[in-house]
Amino acid sequence: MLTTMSMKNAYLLSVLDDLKAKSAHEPEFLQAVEEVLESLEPVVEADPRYEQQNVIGRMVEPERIVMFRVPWVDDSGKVQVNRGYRVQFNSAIGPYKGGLRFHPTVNLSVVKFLGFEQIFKNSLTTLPMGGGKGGSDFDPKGKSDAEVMRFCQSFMTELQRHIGPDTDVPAGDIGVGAREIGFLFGQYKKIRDEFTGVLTGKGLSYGGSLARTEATGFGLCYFADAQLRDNGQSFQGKKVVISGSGNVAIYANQKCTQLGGKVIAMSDSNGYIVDENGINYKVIQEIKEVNRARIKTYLDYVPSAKYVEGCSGIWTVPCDIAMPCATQNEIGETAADTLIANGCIGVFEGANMPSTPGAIAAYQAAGILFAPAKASNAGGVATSGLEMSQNSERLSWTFEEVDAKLKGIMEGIYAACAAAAEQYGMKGNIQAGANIAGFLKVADAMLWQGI
Ligand code: NDP
Ligand code: 2IT
Repeated sequence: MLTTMSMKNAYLLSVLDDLKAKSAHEPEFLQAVEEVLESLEPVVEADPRYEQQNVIGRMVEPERIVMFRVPWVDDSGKVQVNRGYRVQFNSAIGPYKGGLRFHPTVNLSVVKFLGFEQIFKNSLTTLPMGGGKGGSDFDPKGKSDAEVMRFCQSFMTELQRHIGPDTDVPAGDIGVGAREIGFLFGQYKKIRDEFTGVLTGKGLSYGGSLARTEATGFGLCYFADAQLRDNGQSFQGKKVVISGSGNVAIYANQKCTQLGGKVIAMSDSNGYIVDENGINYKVIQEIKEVNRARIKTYLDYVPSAKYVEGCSGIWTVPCDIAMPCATQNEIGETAADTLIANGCIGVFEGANMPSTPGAIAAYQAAGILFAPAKASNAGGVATSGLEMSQNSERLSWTFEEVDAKLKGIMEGIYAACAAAAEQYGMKGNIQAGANIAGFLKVADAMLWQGI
């Protein structure tokens, strides 16, 4: 899974070796850490304080991890048990902030990789948010609303003692959308007897922010647009392939279509659809958000489209722009090679860590554009930060106000990544720039605060 080591700095290598020995069974977490540490080599060499104060060694160790039993009763009266997690990774620049993922593949390694990435992503937003992530191996798919509610109530019965509007503010991620956030918020309020902004992604009637639903997908396209323009390109007339058909994918489709692109393929975990006439996001919205159905049913709306069973083949559909918006490691080296051979000019990540190290190496070797997730998908958490501000002020901003702030934040993140890459001698390497720019603010705060 891991790449051959190109890192030479003895301090970084010792931190990584130590972590590999301690976390040998956490491959996703090690992958995420190694990717960041490789970029930090010139930074650590330029400033001895990071080694003297062992900033990196501290950063790779979560401040706190909570793991708990989540018992609930299914509709047949049987008692089910799932495992719950919250990783409170780093609070140097603000309260822990990050989503909750409900999916059968959730384990400690997955939650730790997501929490680690979140530290740098949240720092890039420029808003005061630390890094955290949580979730459960519970699968909301195929469950009734009542089962999902009982699960969420049980999950929050334990989680509530570890979170708070100034301590840790969870939100959604895979399998956690408006329905789940509503049930979680209701239970928190009942137990704690307080109405606060303890969660983001809330419904508009009880403290949610306009444009939070759209934010990750819109933000991804604002970032991609900035990167394309900086390289003399645009979305205009481009064929776009978006994997996934959830929250991020749907609104990435809407915004990139508005910007002149044509989305010709989308997927779910069962398979993918191809529609050369362009996929209308409203159809996917109805299939996924209203009907909670499979993407295959797109053929009921557009019979001329094609459906292919199995999701990984989506990267064989020739496109100019690829936007992975489903899950981690969904583009491997072979898929990356196929994209490049088919003339793809850029990969813009909506999902967290969707490209394997081998895929990233292939993008770099081919010289195509690459937007790393922790920068390009930061629009979701940035807008969560804006939701927190509105909750504290007890005000709500208009859609236009939030959207304009989101656009400004994403353009600012692109500029910060590009500037950091150039400053450390890696002009154009937005991946390294994101890691460095995200790191510097957190590291500075840690140095000021002592151990
Ligand atoms: P949703 O649950 O709304 O949608 C997830 C989509 O990805 C579904 O189409 C799902 O298919 C597919 N998918 C999930 N897991 C797998 C898998 N193991 N294999 C194949 N397909 C899979 O989640 P989101 O849209 O919110 O999240 C998508 C990605 O974006 C995740 O990586 C998440 O961490 C990241 N992200 C989300 C943010 C947000 O604000 N929501 C913010 C930043 C990043 P199916 O329905 O068949 O399971
Ligand atoms: O990965 C992510 O940034 C998210 N799932 C959103 C987190 C948030 O707190 O809004």
